[in-house]
Amino acid sequence: MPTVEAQPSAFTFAPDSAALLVIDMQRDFLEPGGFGESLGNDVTQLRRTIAPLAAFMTRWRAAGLPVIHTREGHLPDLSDCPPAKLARGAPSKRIGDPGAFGRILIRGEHGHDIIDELRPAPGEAVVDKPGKGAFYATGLQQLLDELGIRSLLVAGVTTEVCVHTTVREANDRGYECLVLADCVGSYFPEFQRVGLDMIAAQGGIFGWVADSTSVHL
Ligand code: TIU
Repeated sequence: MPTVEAQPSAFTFAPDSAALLVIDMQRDFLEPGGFGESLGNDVTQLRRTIAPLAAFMTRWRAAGLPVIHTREGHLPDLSDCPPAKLARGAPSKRIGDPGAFGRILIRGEHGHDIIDELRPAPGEAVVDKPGKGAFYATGLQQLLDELGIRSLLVAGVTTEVCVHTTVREANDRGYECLVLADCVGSYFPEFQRVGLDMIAAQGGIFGWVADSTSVHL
């Protein structure tokens, strides 16, 4: 069983019950002109995760291990988007409004899809989620049960929003989560640092943290 040198302690996982969970590596969050930028964010802060995550995904797939991708977004009629979420952000740059890559965060639009560099391989699961957490109003729990997954290696964006929400949800459901520090990104450097510290604090209150290069398969 691989053991990873991690914070706050070593993280051991059984490959036959582990999955790589890649959160929301979508054009709307990572490309200039998308939803993330419309919220006033600097998308360059997220792009440093692409190369390490692509390298880790290659190694993970080569070991025959499952990758699960998520995408945050909504139905074209916005019926699954709470009004309070819809009202957030600058007028004309809200969810469902026309953006540089189609309607912002709407399923089926170019901007909603995963960036080319991290395109899902054939057969890999893609979980569409209306919220920040990947368990809320999705089939993720059932999928993990079917695959017999107990350990999650977590990557994606953003560290303190969808990654954190998902790790907290997973932790409450009994999954052991290792957050890959070099493969998660925040628009805010201080949130990146504190977000990772919060995972591993108090003896690993939400999980473990390590760079992807510390995972030897
Ligand atoms: N705004 C922000 O930091 N994140 C999101 O809106 N969604 C995700 O984190 N995926």
